[in-house]
Amino acid sequence: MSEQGKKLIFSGIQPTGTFTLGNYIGAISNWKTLQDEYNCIYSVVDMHAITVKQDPAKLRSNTLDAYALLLACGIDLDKSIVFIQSHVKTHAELSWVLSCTTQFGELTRMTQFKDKSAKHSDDVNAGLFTYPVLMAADILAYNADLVPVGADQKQHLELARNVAQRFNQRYGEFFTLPEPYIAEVGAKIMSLQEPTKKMSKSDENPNSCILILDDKDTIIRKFKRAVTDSEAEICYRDGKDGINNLMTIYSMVTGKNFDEITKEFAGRGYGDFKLTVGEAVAEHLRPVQEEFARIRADKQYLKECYTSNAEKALKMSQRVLSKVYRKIGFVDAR
Ligand code: ATP
Ligand code: LTN
Repeated sequence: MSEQGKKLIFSGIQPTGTFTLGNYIGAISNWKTLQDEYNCIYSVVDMHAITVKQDPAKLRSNTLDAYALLLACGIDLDKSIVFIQSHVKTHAELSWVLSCTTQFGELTRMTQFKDKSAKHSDDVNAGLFTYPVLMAADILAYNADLVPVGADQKQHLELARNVAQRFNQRYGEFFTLPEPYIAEVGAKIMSLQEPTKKMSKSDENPNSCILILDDKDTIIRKFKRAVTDSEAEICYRDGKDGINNLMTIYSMVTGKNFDEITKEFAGRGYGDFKLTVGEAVAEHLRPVQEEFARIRADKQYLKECYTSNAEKALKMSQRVLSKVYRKIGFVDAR
């Protein structure tokens, strides 16, 4: 709980490429809505990104892009704190402490580790394995109450709760147990090419995901190629993964519910539907893209934002870390 009695929210996003429509719908649009009711802290988690190989110059520009994109998507620095993870050293420090209350066995059960180590089999590094501990540190460094994420992060959040609980048992009640905040609709936007797999920014097939900086023609082309089924009925039903996904996307960008969408497209074909979804998405993203171009071009403004916000985050997390150090028996430095 924060000082003003409002609940505290923490979430993070990796600068591993331009955000996808999945990131936007599953995470960032909730981040934006939550700002009015909660104290929110959001981070561009560059330290998480290096658990898979990154080109240094690209990582630097992706990180600035990600920061500017969050602002362009409506994260408001008058309401929220937004910082770059590597600027706030307490995350790495707390991560070490928490790694000593995390069990090897529980890390081996993480499905993201299994997926990513299979995908990057030439570089199964220790950071990829301990990634969830750093994520727990991100959250616990602020004693966050709620963590808005897509469905794929649920397991990591359960681990964060277990680690916090174990710490509390060992050293006395201290950490708040963070709750996941996973929206009912849109928590898992699927790949346009393999609609049983989540849309991911690191997918090698560019047609599988809509990037939020894609231009209108690209967006429409990708939707036209989206994999659907051999029926001709636009309705939300088990087994119609491709259509269900397109309906979810259309619903999220227009505010229409599934019944309304089914009525709107009764008797119309998939081609027509895909084109309408593409146009609606492009229209929805247009203001975000314009705002991004404006913010990203102003390097001085960006720098002022991320430095001042990192200072705020450092101050808050340092208070937590100092208490943790005292609890575990480290001698005060001053
Ligand atoms: P990567 O492909 O590099 O693993 P990612 O696209 O999965 O990245 P992250 O930075 O790991 O994105 O995730 C940022 C946030 O977006 C997380 O809260 C995650 O749950 C959410 N998210 C990612 N993909 C989707 C998706 N397809 N649908 C809904 N939410 C998603
Ligand atoms: N692991 C998350 C990104 C992430 C995060 C966090 C999310 C890192 N630290 C703290 C919520 C809270 C991912 O891969 N999407």
